[in-house]
Amino acid sequence: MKVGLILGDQLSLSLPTLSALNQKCDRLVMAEVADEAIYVKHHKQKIAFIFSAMRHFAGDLEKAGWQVDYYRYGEHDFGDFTSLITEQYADAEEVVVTHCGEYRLQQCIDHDWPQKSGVPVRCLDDTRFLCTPDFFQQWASGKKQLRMEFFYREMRRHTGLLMEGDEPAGGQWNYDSNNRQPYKGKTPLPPVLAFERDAIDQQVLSLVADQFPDHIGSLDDFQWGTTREQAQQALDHFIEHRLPHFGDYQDAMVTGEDTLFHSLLSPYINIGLLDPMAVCQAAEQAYYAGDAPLNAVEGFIRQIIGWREYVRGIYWLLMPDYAQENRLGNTRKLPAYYWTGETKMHCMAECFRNTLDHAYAHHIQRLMVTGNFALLLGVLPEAICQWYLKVYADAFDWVELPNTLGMVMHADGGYLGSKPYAASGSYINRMSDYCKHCQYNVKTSTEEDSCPFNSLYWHFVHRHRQQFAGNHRMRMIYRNMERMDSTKVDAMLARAELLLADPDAL
Ligand code: FAD
Ligand code: DLZ
Ligand code: SF4
Repeated sequence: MKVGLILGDQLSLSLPTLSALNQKCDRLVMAEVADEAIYVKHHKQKIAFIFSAMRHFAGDLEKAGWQVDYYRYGEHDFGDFTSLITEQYADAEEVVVTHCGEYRLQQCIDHDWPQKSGVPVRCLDDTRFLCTPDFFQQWASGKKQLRMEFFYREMRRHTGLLMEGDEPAGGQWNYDSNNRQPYKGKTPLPPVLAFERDAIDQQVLSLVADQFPDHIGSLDDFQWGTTREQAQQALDHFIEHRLPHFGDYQDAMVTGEDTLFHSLLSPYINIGLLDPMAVCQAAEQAYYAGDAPLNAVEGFIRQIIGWREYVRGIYWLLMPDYAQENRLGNTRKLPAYYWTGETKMHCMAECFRNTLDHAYAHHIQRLMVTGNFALLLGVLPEAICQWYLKVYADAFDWVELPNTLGMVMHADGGYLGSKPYAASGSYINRMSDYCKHCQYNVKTSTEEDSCPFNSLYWHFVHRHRQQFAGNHRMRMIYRNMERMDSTKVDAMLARAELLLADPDAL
């Protein structure tokens, strides 16, 4: 008998593990294990989402004729997969698994599983991605710096998405310049999609409340779908109600509106309940049917076949050294409000509220608010990477790490992105209504009530002059700083020093 081990983010009927096995004589194994739930203390909703989706998927597999050994959390003694295989499946002919999404666990698959259990382990390539690690390696080979835009064009050609012959639909590859509008309330917000909770969801929610009480976040407003059907409903809902305005308001932020026109699809795609190509095809179809404009559809498809595949390529190309990078030499710890949500900075408090309540924040909240602030403070990359890995339902190392370490913290020296996304409060003010509701004044930098982002931004620019002054995309910023009144610069830097001495007080 062969055994196929299916991990919590491998919930796809197209999984290579399934094609490699025979329903009649082989068994599938799925397990909720302590090591995976607590190696970082994931948000309660993330654990509930994964466990419930795993249980539903096991049911789908059984309906399809598979024999599944399912190990529920708290009902078995196996703390990790290695002990499970060693103690339960030592007489199996072979353990089959699809390549996993974390370097840490892949090391166990490659080494601990076969060595400790004595059972041969066959690891299959994960075909649910559109770009193989080999293709990415070839594309990246010889390049000093990588640029997502050029990779993305390759992926457009490779998939044929939004291609008209050899040309991009509409004549342009990228419509991002149309996608930077603040939201002023003219376009009605999309309706909310709510899912009914079945017995499996209820059981898992009380299990998580009981077993993980000290993990971050609340379970009170758990809104994630946990079945393949619900994931499909979420996709249909997005295409009909959100996609048409996705592009226009992609970068917007509004107090109390946590999702705007974003898709909320990343958790489903990442655990395998939705196929990335099928998601893109649904969006493409909406464009050709005249139901969504090109700036929205191109922008959305770019996130999936561009950014998503690009960060995965970087992860497998550069791990394990990538996780250790800290080229800006940061050392600061993460302020306590990243855990409690309690800060006077309204923009940050809004992003934390969304994160704690829903295990979700959209890209601009992650990049330009909580991420930007960690960059300006100079937080140790490892500390902020761990935070993002813990708090979001969609967070898996392969996607979280390059986004945080590379895109946000610029800790890889600019391999992933050509310039840091550092910004002052005026960016947040332009793209949101947050500053109107804030105790701090976004228009000033040196007063006691001045927006902390402002002085910290110039402090960041000043302290990293050596790294960035030669970067052509930063030249204008340094020129502006040189033109500023030196007394003002000194006052801003002094104010920033005060803030840096006690960031927890903000
Ligand atoms: P939408 O805005 O609707 O975007 C559509 C889809 O595009 C997403 O569902 C996702 O699959 C994909 N996508 C968009 N941007 C990215 C990106 N930069 N990298 C990879 N895929 C992308 N995304 C994760 O899936 N998991 C993570 O752990 C994660 N960590 C992040 C950490 C930081 C610091 C930052 C700045 C971004 C991170 N992202 C991560 C990317 C992005 O923020 C989320 O994919 C997005 O917010 C998910 O919400 P959505 O489905 O509503 O996205
Ligand atoms: C994130 C997670 C959690 C919380 N729990 C489990 C689990 O109990 N069983 C499981 O198979 N997978 C879990 N996962 C996902 C893994 O930690 C890991 O991130 C992925 O499988 C990597 O591909
Ligand atoms: Fe955030 Fe500054 Fe605006 Fe307050 S004033 S919401 S701290 S950007």
